[in-house]
Amino acid sequence: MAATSQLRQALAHDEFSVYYQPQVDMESGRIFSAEALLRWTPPGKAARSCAEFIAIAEETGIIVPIGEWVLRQACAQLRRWRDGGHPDMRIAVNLSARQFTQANLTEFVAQVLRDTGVPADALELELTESLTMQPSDDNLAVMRRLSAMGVQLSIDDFGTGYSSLAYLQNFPIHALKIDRSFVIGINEQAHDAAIVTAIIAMAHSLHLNLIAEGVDSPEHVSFLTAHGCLAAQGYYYSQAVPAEVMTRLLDQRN
Ligand code: G
Ligand code: G
Ligand code: MN
Ligand code: NA
Repeated sequence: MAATSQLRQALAHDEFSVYYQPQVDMESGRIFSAEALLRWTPPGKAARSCAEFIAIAEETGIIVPIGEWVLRQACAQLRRWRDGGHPDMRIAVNLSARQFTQANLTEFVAQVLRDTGVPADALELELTESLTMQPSDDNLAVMRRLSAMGVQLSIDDFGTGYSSLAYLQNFPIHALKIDRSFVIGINEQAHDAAIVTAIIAMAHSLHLNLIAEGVDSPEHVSFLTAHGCLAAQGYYYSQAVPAEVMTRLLDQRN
């Protein structure tokens, strides 16, 4: 378990890095975007997922400077990919609920886009379902401002938080990411298949983009494409990889 002081030090000492997991159009195999995922490499140790310390980072608020750093890194990297022969490439960055309470969030995002020369509509911010389910007026105002700038907003881990259709209709949300806990069982578990099919139908009727997470087998790909979900992220295509590996994937496959 990481303490806040360790995280603060890690940020100051450059021990964080951003890995990228491709998002793929399952029909063409083309990589159209990547999710930026934070990694921590303590001195002399292997890179660690942030799953184990993201909760404490949110509690203490240190997620704010860390999240700002991730956004800047990811947009700067996207600019390199777009300049390096992948002009349509996009990026998805996770935003914690805590970052939404920052008064200057929209200005900060706008500043990073200006500094890196990334167009707003090439950036997708992944919000938690709990944040988007019952947003305060303030949070909704932030979502509207980001959306008005052209930034795309998606709901991460969708399906775990019981979002209602009525809510979604009124929010400036552009995409749903189907939680991987449902995708895992779609070929064996009738209820998982039913939930995923329902989410796909809901997204289509609300004209929302859709991406399935945790796609790790050809059977997943067959089921999803047969049911009208064409975008995927998961180990079947690639785990999250360092930027230079992602660059190679883009150069080889796109
Ligand atoms: O790929 P990984 O095991 O690191 O993902 C673990 C969890 O951490 C995921 O739920 C993911 O959304 C979250 N996460 C990864 N990177 C970031 C980040 O930069 N900011 C926030 N808020 N969450 C992140
Ligand atoms: O919660 P979020 O979807 O933002 O975070 C992605 C998490 O899912 C990371 O921990 C990442 O390593 C993991 N992940 C990505 N693809 C797969 C997959 O195909 N299978 C499994 N089991 N985990 C995955
Ligand atoms: Mn995510
Ligand atoms: Na997530």
